[in-house]
Amino acid sequence: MNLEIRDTIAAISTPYGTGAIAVVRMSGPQSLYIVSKSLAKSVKAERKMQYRNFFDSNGELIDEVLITYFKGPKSYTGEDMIEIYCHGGVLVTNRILDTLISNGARLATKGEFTRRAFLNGKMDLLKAEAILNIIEAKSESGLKLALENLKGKLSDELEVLRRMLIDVLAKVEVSIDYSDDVIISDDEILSDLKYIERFLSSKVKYADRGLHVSTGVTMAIVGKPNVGKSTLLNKLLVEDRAIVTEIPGTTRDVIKGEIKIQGIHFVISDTAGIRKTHDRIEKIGIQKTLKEAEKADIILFVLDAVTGFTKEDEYILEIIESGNFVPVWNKVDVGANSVKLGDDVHISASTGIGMKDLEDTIVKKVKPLIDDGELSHVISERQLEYLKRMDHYVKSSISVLEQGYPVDIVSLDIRKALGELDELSGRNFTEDLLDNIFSNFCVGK
Ligand SMILES: Nc1nc2c(ncn2[C@@H]2O[C@H](COP(=O)(O)OP(=O)(O)OP(=O)(O)O)[C@@H](O)[C@H]2O)c(=O)[nH]1
Ligand SMILES: [Mg+2]
Repeated sequence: MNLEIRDTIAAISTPYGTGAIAVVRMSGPQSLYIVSKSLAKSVKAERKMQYRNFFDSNGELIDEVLITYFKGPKSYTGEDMIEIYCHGGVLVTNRILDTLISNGARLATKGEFTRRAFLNGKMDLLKAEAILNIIEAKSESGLKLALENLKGKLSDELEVLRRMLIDVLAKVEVSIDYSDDVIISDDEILSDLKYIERFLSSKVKYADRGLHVSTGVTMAIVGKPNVGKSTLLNKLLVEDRAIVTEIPGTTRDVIKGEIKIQGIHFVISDTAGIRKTHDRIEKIGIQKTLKEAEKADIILFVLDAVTGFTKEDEYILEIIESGNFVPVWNKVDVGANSVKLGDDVHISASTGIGMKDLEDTIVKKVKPLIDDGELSHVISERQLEYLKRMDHYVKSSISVLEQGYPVDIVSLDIRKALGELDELSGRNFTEDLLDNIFSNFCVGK
């Protein structure tokens, strides 16, 4: 998307619906001029709330509003901005926005205010992402990490990394240019690179934790048909979300819900029962189940206490064995069995027997994912991907050097690592990258 930064954008910044007040925002060089068309008296004073009547293009009164003018660069976007606080009715708010647009503003795209803030140098990409994380935070600790990133925590850490990479690159270049004088030994370069690699590896290692805390722990409910997976989902959510019937193969699609168990945020998915089938739709559902199980941080492997461990269960166990799973024997209100597969839990999803025990076991299984050791400020998949690529290049530079290759090959890898870092922080960016990040924002942010 090629967005013209010279034009003036407008959007409703508060959620759609009825509220006491709503906020309409405008950013760009024409902001003051456009809003003035709707006012009997302009709003020249900066950063001061001013009471005004707001008129449409025909001079008809729309609402009594408060308006603040932020003159660029001292504004969120770095441009001239207007914020209008009106009565929070859907109609009123839309009429104000429509008037701004008919007077020359353009409707902002998702996240365009923050995108402009980034393009105008008000924040780097990591801080822009932190804003999204703050809006979407699901837990106290996720919110705390995001706020710290907004204050520059991750940006600062990556700046340290950038300095280290530039230093070692300088040493490499010197040793290429002055190889006869041997000012800097390969050993010194190697030791620097190893230090950087340890730094990066620990960031990558702890990143998963940051992601879990920020976006929630993923939990898949998996098992053969009719064991009570959907009943269990409904019980956990305390809501009739998924259809439950006595017909095997009821659930076809992945059904998601979110809950907190003992303060930990979970994203749960109920899935289609796994079995051999000729039904096309069910087959697709089972493919989705397998994907969901692969992605999940924890799997609830639901089994039927009445039928005991069957061949179908054995087949599923082989698929999930290497993952983090809890065997959950369901329907204990009508049956029992003595098979043990691990940390087994015995429940009745329909009556609620054993649910507390299940929750305790789940929490025990996921605790190590979220609160052992250091929390990383890497809180998006994007950030993690870049760190992994940098880690790869630094590792490669170390192995190149250790194998005795000339030092100029090392310089290539370090430059690549630096390139990744610059894209991560937004020092280098493409329109596609920005589209990708800001499409996750809401309009008006
Ligand atoms: N007695 C008893 N019946 C249960 C229990 N849990 C579920 N059921 C019954 O088992 C049947 C299947 O339940 P579902 O929750 O639809 O099972 P499912 O695993 O989601 O099945 P699919 O979606 O077909 O894979 C229904 O008739 C439920 O009422 C339980 O704890 N005790
Ligand atoms: Mg089901």
